[in-house]
Amino acid sequence: DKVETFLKSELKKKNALLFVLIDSEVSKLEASSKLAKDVEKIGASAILVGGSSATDQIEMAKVVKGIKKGIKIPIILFPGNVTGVVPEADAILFSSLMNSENPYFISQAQALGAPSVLKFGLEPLPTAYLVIGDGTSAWFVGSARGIPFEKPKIAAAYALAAQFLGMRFVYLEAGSGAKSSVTPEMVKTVRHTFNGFLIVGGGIKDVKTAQNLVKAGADALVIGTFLEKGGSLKKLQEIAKAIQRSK
Ligand code: 1GP
Repeated sequence: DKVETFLKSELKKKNALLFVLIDSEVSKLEASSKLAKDVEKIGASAILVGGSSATDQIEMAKVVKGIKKGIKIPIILFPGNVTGVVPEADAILFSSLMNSENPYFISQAQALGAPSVLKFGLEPLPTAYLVIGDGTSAWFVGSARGIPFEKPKIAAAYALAAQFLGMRFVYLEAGSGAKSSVTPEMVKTVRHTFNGFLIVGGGIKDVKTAQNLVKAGADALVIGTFLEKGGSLKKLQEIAKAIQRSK
């Protein structure tokens, strides 16, 4: 449980953590390794590799291997399917898309992927992946029945169920490139019932939004599209500083 322990120790020092998502199908190898090094410098605590549209396992394996050489922070796989399980990463968000309408994404993909997780020595981080809203790739690909943005109690009920099922991570996902992030109110309501590690992502691209999500109780924010679309590292650093502000 090296990575989980690391994340917890980071959380003792920082108010909240920044995870940067690298989609191996968007950013190619060289760009990815440079990006990973850069974001480590400005204080990211982990690199997530994956995404619901990343299906090229060979490319992903290359990206993970390439990134790993240059950084000390953990690489955590963020799989959208069994193709997201590749060697040489440190851990994996071993996720169940709890609000999917398709049992494949709740438990079957997990069963198909688990032997590889073991074989590759990846640390599984048991995660309830909850898709909020609709119209995004995660929503469509995962056949999710998106939890409405304005129904925080439903998200909290899922998070509580996740906790009762023994999951130590909850990921509130508005979807990559979402027009708006999950609301602080939803984060607050989930925080109230869920004791574990709370990850929030999708559509986060400014300091104010990030700060509000952290104030509401997020432990880690995931940022991907902002950088893919050429957002500056300077601005990302401002976001990192604002959310980490030492305890
Ligand atoms: C998507 O939550 C992550 O799975 C990150 O979202 O790409 O909108 O930053 P963005």
